[in-house]
Amino acid sequence: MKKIYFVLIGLIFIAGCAYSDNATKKESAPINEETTNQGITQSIEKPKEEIKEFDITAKTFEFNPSIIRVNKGDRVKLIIKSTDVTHGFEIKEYNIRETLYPNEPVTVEFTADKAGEFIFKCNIPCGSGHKEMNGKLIVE
Ligand SMILES: [Cu+2]
Repeated sequence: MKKIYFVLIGLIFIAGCAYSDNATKKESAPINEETTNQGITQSIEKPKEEIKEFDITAKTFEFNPSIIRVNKGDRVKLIIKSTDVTHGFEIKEYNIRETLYPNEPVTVEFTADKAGEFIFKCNIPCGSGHKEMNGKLIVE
């Protein structure tokens, strides 16, 4: 009879261990998921778009600076001001078209989601050098 008791106690013990093992795993699983979720959330938030701000002056017949360099994915803020006559500011590929009235700064904001080199130019006839009035947006 004692042997049977030992076997029974042994079985209960083993079963109990197995059960508590499962229970532990079930309890710890959600914690792992949370950790994973946090990890994913952090990695989504990590590449925060940087806002790159540029003050651009437009005057006959140039933009200054004439080269703007940003990284792909950057949020770009251009504050463009004509210091003489009415000019325009256009970046075709980014659908940007603005009129720059003298001494009235215009703010343009966009996300540089296309890589490459894009010409920006004056699109309002402003005189003899109008066609050469351009610059370059470089998105790397
Ligand atoms: Cu012009």
